[in-house]
Amino acid sequence: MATHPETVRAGDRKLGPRPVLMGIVNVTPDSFSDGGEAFSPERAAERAFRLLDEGAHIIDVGGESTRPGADPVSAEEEIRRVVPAIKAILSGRPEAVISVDTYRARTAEAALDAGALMVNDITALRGDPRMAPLVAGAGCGVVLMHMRGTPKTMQRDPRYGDVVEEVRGFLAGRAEAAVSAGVDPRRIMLDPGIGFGKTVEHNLKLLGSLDAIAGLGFPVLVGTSRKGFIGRITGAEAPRDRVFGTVATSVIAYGRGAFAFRVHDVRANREALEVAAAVEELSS
Ligand code: HH2
Repeated sequence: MATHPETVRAGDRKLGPRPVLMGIVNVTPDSFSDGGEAFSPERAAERAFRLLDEGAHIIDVGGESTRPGADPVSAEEEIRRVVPAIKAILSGRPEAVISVDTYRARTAEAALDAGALMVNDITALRGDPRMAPLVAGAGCGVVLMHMRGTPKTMQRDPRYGDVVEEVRGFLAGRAEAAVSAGVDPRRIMLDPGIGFGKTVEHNLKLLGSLDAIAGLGFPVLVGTSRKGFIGRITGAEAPRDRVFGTVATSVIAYGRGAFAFRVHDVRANREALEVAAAVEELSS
C-alpha cells in the first residue's frame, strides 16, 4: 500500500489523499439513473453545487449516456450540452475541479477551453487519435478506463479468461501508451470500467481484486454507482434504490486500494469512506 500515489494532478491542482469523491452530473435526457434531471445548464449547475456542498472534490460532466445499448450523439450535440453546463458551474463556483466525460477530442478541447481540468475517457484514449496529444499538451488530469466493445454492444455475452489479469494488462498498456504520448504520469488515473462489457460476476471479481490494479502504481478510480449488478444482487430495480449497495462497493474498493469514487450520491459515499479511512489510519 505504501507505494500508492497519494495525489493526482489536474492542471494546477492536486487532488488527494484518498478518498477522492467525483460527483456525477449527466447533461443528458437518457442516462440510466439520472437522465433528464440536469438537462439544462441551470439544472446541471444546481446539481453540481449540491454535490460540491456534499463534499465532492471533482464534478464529472457528461453529455452522452454510455448505458448498455445507448446510441452515440454527435460531437456538436455533446458540446452543446456540456460547455454551457461547465460555464454555469464555474460561474457559481470558480474553484470547482471539473472533469468532462467524453472520448471525443473536439468535446474535450471545448470543455478544457471552458475551464475543465480533467478528461474522463471511457475508451482510454483509443476512441479518437487526437485525444492523447490534446491531453498531453493541456496538462489536464485523465482517467483511462477499461471497456470491452462499445456501449451499444458491450453487454452481448462478454467473456474473459481471467478478467482481473486482462483488465490489469489492458490498463498497464494504456498507461504506457499515454506516457509515451507525453502525458505526465502524475496526471493519470486508471479505472476497471465496472459494467462496461462485464457480467455481474466479472464486476464482483474486479472489485474483489482491485488491489491488483492499484498495484500498477497509478491512482484507481471506480464507478459502481447505482449500476445494474447492484440491483441484481439486492433486488433494487430502480437505480435510485441502489444507494446502500453502492456504498458497500465503495467501502470494499477503498479497502483494496481505490483512490477515487465516481458517484451520484456524494454524501452517503463520502461519509462511509471517511469512516473506512479513519479505521485504516489507526490500523496501518
Ligand atoms: N460509468 C458511467 C459513465 N462514465 N466513467 C468512468 N471513468 N467510470 C465509470 O464507471 C463510468 C464512467 C456510466 O454511469 P452514468 O454516467 O451514471 O450513466 P450514463 O452512462 O447512462 O450517463
